[in-house]
Amino acid sequence: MIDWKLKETNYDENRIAYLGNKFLIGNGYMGVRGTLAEYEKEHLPAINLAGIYDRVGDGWREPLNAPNGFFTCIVVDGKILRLPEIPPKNHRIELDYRHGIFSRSTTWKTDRGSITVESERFVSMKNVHLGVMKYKVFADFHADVQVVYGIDADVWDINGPHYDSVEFVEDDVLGVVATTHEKHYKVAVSAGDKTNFPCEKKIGTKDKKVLKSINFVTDINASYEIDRYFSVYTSKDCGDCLYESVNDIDKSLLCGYEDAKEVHKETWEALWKDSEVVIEGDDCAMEALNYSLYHLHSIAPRHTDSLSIAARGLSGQTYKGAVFWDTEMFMLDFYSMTNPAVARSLVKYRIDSLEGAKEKAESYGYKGAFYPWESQEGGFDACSDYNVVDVFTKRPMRTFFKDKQVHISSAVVYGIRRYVDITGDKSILSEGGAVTIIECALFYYSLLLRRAGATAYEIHDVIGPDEYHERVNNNGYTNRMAKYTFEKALEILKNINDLSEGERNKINSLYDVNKLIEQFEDAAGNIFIPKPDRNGIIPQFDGYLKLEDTTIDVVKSRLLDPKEYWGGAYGVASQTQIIKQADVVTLISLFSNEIDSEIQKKNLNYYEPRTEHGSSLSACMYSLLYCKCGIPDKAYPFFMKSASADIAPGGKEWAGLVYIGGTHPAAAGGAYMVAIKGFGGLQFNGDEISINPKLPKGWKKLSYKIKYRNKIYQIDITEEKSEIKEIK
Ligand code: IFM
Repeated sequence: MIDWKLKETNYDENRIAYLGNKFLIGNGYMGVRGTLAEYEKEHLPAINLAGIYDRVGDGWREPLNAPNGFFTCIVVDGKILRLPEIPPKNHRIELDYRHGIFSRSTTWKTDRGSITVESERFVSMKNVHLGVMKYKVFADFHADVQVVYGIDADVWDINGPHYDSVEFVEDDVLGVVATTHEKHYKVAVSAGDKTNFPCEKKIGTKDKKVLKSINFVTDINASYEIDRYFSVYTSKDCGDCLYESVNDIDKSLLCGYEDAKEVHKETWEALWKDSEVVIEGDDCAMEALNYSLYHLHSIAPRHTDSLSIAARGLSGQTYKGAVFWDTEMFMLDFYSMTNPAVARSLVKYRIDSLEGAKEKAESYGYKGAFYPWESQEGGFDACSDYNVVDVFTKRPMRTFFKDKQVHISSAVVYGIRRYVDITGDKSILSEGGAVTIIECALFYYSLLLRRAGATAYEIHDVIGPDEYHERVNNNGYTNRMAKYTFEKALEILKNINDLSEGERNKINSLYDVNKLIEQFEDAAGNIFIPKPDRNGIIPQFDGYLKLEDTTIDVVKSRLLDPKEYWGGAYGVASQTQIIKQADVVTLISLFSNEIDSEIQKKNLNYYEPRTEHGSSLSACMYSLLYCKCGIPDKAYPFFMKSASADIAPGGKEWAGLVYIGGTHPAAAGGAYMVAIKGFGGLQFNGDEISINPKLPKGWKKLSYKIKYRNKIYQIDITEEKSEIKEIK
């Protein structure tokens, strides 16, 4: 059995950034990095907000970090005791990932005795604007203590500072109202507190912090407690965000710490009731998987009906807080099967950003909807032309992710269809989903090329999931997903009567439906899909199999600098068959029913040694395909790699001086897919579900619930028997 707790003892300054991700708490509205309450910006604390961005000058546009309402530090006998400056006698941090509660206990030895700070904190799952912390101090001597706490508006930014002006409220409920540079958004944070002992509170503003300070002399081993609450609202949430945040604090002070914690825990329990995955016989796998699901719950936008999830969740500003194909292709299954309202919000975000995608297509001279590779508010593409800095010349290198990863629009279509198929909620199609699918098909239609005299359509000059090979022709994954998009658009157009009258009228007024049917049938029927060569290998793109066939080690040995970029024009992988992440394997994984099982195995065996797995998205696709091929024991290490992306060290943290670390929700979602669909063998067929399990060695039982088309099923799989029970 697992205890749902991660613990770290011993303090190591070099692990601050890593632990900030690993011990993250969040509620979909905000994510609070697992840093300590006394940390200031050089130690990367962040209260990262979902779906609100700012840009300063030529820097990358990135999500906002709110002023830190958890800031607290302690002064003992006139000396500030804080990490990392003052080494502790004992130190422990813990994450209860069943309930999203972070706690720490640190003891310092002073000349006069030992003093301990213990704190516990969470961001409420019930009221997503609210952060709550209990901060306790006790000593084995009569310590002269000052606790200083409040709101730190000197936030950590990668491409900031984002607040042009900051106003402070020096009142019993402290306040900060910060105004952003680009769009003049307001971010208001209020903070209130209650102590379990009488004390006088001094209030003041210093170093961009509005603070209270209290002084007391400790009785030996008596516990001095401060319950702290902060609330954050932005002008995207409401008209008067300061008023709303103060209101929250007033209510919280009345309700108290224990009640707030109880409600928060109950809300988490309700989430686990429908989503916990039990693996008997393998605690490591059960822990890694459920910890992954913890992250998916912590970043799920439950507070709105149209918002998606950034590639690094709510762990900070890396990857510009942007939404990639990660959401639809890797995370959406989890939400569709456990929390359909969240899945709907993810899908709705894409539908609501259709105009941005159409503008992007038009700017390149294409028709339809070309979705942003890195999507922010309103479908703004945050992907820059220069995403990598050349380590030798220090000059920005032109990359083509934004221009050429055209497979993103098919991911949007996949997301809409997958959501509808799993939840049975067709209403989304009449709320813009149908038009979105058609616009994506129009985009691919405008990309099609045909050589003189040929019948097949081709798509040239793209980047597939393997980002190392840029500007290739006929990437198999891209072409097959374009075909899929045509097929899904045809389903819409041929069943137009299934849509609401409003959506039907809209489609009839926007398009010549019969002409579109003819065009998309032609496109779907004639688009070139690469076939296996005589050895059974599907070429990733035109000419791929003629590239130098070498090994990852050889390619690595050619690096002149460990930070060199492997792809692009001069990358060490570009002229070789070494790829960054699953590409053909993703194609086969998605369309395995069209590909002979021997061919599937041959391609797995061929591509696996040639894949660097340089992206956390890669391992789960290999794992899924190994399961489909009936080789669960080969799937297992890839599953564990995916499930452990955030629990185990080893992910990339820095690129030169730029911090690129963060959590990996796509890997988390991928691990879920492997457990449920891969090892669990879950399949849908119309209204029916079935399972064809292939458990890895050591797994005695796999149990989980899923929601499918308004029903809830309990699935229990053991070596002896498998059972699907409808429970609602
Ligand atoms: O979407 C991925 C991409 O496939 C590989 N690089 C990182 C992106 C964000 O996770």
